[in-house]
Amino acid sequence: MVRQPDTGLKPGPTERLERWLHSALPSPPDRFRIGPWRGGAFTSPMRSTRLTAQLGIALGVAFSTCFLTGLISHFIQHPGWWTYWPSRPVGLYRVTQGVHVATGLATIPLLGAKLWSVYPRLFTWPPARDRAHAIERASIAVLVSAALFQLVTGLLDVALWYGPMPFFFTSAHYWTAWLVIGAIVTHVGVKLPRIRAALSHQGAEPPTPTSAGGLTRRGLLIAAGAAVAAVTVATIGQTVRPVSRLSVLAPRRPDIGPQGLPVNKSALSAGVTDRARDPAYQLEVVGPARSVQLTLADLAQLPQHTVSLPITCVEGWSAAATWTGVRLRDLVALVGVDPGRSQVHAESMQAGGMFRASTVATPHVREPLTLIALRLNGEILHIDHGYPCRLIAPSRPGVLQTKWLARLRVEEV
Ligand SMILES: Nc1nc2c(c(=O)[nH]1)N[C@H]1C(S)=C(S)[C@@H](COP(=O)(O)O)O[C@H]1N2
Ligand SMILES: [Mo]
Repeated sequence: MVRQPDTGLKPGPTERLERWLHSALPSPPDRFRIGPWRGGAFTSPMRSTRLTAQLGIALGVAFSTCFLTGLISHFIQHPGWWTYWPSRPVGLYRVTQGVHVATGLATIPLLGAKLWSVYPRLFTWPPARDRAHAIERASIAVLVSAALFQLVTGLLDVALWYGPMPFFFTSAHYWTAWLVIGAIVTHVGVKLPRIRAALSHQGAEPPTPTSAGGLTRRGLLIAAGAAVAAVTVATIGQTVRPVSRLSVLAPRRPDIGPQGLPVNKSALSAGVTDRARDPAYQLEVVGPARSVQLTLADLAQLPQHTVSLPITCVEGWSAAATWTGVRLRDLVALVGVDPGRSQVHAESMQAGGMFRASTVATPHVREPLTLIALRLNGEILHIDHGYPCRLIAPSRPGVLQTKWLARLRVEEV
């Protein structure tokens, strides 16, 4: 900060703010300086600014990747007028969401190591030198708590354990993500000079003394990396089928469930069992000019197509399967609408519930792989997989693959 020569004039607003921020705050009496607040309470020679900066870079990469893939998932589910998400490659969403959950899980050991490397600073004495220091510490408190909130809520979601979350998971997770990313940008901005110095050659530190129990800083970094690898291997099998047996920590295995596929919501818990089994079932296709009612026999009369497409649950599991049924675009054409200029609201028999309906945007309506499926892996659709018929489209979150269809509302766009 450049000090202005004393001109005898009244200080300007910036200068007054600077003074206010940097005037010393009273230090608490020294008799409160006990336990972890004592000078020299933390002696591990393994902590260093360099280690903290290196862990910070790994965390920054993991968090940003997680943030971007999370935004993709959010905007597919809550599209704005500008949102465009293609239907190909068919596995695109499977990859982005797999990366989202994997990087989120990888941040757990990384954040653990990083917090370990800096937590002695929690007991800095005096707790706040001046107001600027107090604000900086408060911003770190926001960063740490928001990051922990994301990890905990993400984990609870992967575990399908919504009980401890008295709020709507997706909104809370989405808005807190912005808080975390904003706090990270601020934090990196504030610490940039220290990060630079710690990572430059001048910042290189002497090797850790061997008195540290044999573990060196490099060893600690390798251990953090190994923990990331272990967490990844123990969970990635929920979406990468060949390693599904290694997925000891993943709550789902992609190959367990009726017809070889997991079930997220059963017909019973959705309250649709009777309607789904009703022999008088008809699928209603409502267009702007005309509507049709199709029985299961009518649907079976239409040209049938077989496709191999994954279900990719936002919770992190995904599984490929073979589906047979009628092309959505054929049904749209049946009510006299051009599939290339339409979107479809797919409504289930469910009376309520978050995922009772979904919207299919134009790229997915036009797409020949998008089916109203009647069969799964060669058998008539299991009631828990959406019997009498369900939507299945490429590169789309599982929550939008609506089961137990009652009505398709076709709209021209
Ligand atoms: N009507 C309806 N369809 C639904 C759901 C639902 O709750 N109701 N859950 C969705 C979710 S979250 C997923 S991941 C997929 C899972 O399909 P599956 O149970 O056949 O594997 O179905 C989707 N379709
Ligand atoms: Mo899901």
